[in-house]
Amino acid sequence: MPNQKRRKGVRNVAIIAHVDHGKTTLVDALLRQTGAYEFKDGETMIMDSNPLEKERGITITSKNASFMYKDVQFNIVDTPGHADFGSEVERILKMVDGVLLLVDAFEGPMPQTKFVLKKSLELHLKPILVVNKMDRANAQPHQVSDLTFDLFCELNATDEQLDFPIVYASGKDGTATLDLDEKGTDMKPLLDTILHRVLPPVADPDKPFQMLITMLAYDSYLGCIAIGRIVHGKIETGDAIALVTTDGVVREGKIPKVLKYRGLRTVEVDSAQAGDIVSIAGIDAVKVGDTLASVEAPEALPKIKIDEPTMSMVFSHNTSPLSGRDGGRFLTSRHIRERLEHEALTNVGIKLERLEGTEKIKVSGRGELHLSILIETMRREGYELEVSSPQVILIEMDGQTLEPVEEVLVEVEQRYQGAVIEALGARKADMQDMQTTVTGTIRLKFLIPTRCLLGFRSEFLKMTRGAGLMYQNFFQYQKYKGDLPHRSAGVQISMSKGQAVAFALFGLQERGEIFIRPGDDTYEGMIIGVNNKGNDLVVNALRKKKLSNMRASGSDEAIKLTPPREMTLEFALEFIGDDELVEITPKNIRLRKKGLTENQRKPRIRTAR
Ligand SMILES: Nc1nc2c(ncn2[C@@H]2O[C@H](COP(=O)(O)OP(=O)(O)OP(=O)(O)O)[C@@H](O)[C@H]2O)c(=O)[nH]1
Ligand SMILES: [Mg+2]
Repeated sequence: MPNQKRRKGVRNVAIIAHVDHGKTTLVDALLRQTGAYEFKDGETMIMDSNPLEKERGITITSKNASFMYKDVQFNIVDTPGHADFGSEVERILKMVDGVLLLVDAFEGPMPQTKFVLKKSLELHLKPILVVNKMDRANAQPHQVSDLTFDLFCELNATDEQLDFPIVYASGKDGTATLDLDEKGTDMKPLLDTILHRVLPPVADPDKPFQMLITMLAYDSYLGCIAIGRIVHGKIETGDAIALVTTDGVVREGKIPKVLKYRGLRTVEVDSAQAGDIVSIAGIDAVKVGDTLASVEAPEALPKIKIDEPTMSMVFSHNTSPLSGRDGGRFLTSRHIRERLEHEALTNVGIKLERLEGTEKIKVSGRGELHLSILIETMRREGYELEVSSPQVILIEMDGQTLEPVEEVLVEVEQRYQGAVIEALGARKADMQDMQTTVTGTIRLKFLIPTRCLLGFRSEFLKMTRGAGLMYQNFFQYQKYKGDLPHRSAGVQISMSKGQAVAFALFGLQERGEIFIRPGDDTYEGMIIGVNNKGNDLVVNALRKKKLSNMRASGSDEAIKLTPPREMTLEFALEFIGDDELVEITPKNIRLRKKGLTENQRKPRIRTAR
């Protein structure tokens, strides 16, 4: 459209890729070289600011930053690459006019590359391909560019989109080049490509003001902060404003504070206009998807489509006899409900449903990681809770039950190929593709019901001695594939409350893997380990050695116990069956039966674990 007004001094760009292809590291290089942020020694992945992101080395939420290059303001958005956080990506893409599609120069396009590229193409964006990690020994830029071109074709890219520029870069080294024969020395070739290939934002400051709230943040000083791109018009601090909710309700108020990004921080400004990505602080009760508009023309912008959840867990307050004993500060169901409601405002992929007649809340999200990150965050904030085993969300359509199916990509050494195919086959997976990579590893692609994949990750890592790669990505809802054959492994259940005794655990470890250490608190109904023989077994973890003389009493310490498994949230959630719960406190993760006493438990057939 020729006569549209554009803001020549602004570029809005998102960085998208498969997990670990180097988005956040590349942002480091851009911030460093444009002087937007002064890095301290050894500081990396500066945008991964949340402690869980740092610990796990993954980006969980999208974040904005901004820098100046050749007198143009670049607003960039770093996005998460993990499929579970994919519901973020689409709404982020609505804020920008261009995307950098990063593809690892060795791995090539992977499942999430396809997912994020598809979303970009559908929104008519014209991606810039960045073949990244060029410093890797096995980099194969030609093949990777060709494979990415094929992916564009497969996704029905237009001729214009297919004419994408290619930049070869190493975010780690901070170099980029357009010509493979010339070694890059800095990021300028990439910055110039963005400058010339990403269109400045269409922006008419004379139209009535409109901004779609795309992200929300909270600040103890500023309160609720609504983040988004101004689509039309302009605003000044103190202007009257209308909030148009997704339900069409209009509320009027005033703009208390407008902030713009400078580097990683936001600074207060007097005004902002169409094309800017801004934060507006101090407007209460806003939700992602609401529109801020002028009071003269309070009209909502088109709604953002958010991917529906595929998995749910039931959250409730901790009812174990040890509740409150591990330093938890938020213990009641009201605490938990309020925290979850707060979460759902910003974490838009999450849905909440109160279970009728109870204080329990069904929390639905995009996958195990999505939900377990939420649990881990709450735990660190001082919440105690108990959660049920993850369940996939089934839907009924035209009289048929449908279930979520994932596309799974595994890469393993040749010698593990047979075992992996067999194990996934037993879980109703259909193999779609098999390829040998340049390094001789095998890449296999499967379609598998999400439900059948639960618990497979730990089995897979064990099977491949920790060296296998596995990525899963929601594919589509398909007809329910039938029940999985039940496997039998029972558990050992503590019969009473007290601290576990080494002598007792020594006897019990013959029956199967033990999850606790001597001295750990146990209670009636708590699961303390596996019973290799199929059934559940009530055991005494407190049994002491009979003292025949004084000397024997001290010999407990000499008992050789197999060190217990490190109880992680991921393992716990994968392990528990339908009649079991995970108890989560700031200090411990325990497994328990829903019914703590034998009377409360019905004899049952074990589900797979
Ligand atoms: N060799 C090499 N390694 C890199 C490069 N860029 C990033 N890495 C490494 O790749 C891993 C992932 O880097 P990140 O920057 O966190 O990747 P990401 O795409 O932001 O990951 P997610 O946000 O979790 O999807 C880290 O171990 C980095 O050190 C690069 O240019 N070369
Ligand atoms: Mg990242």
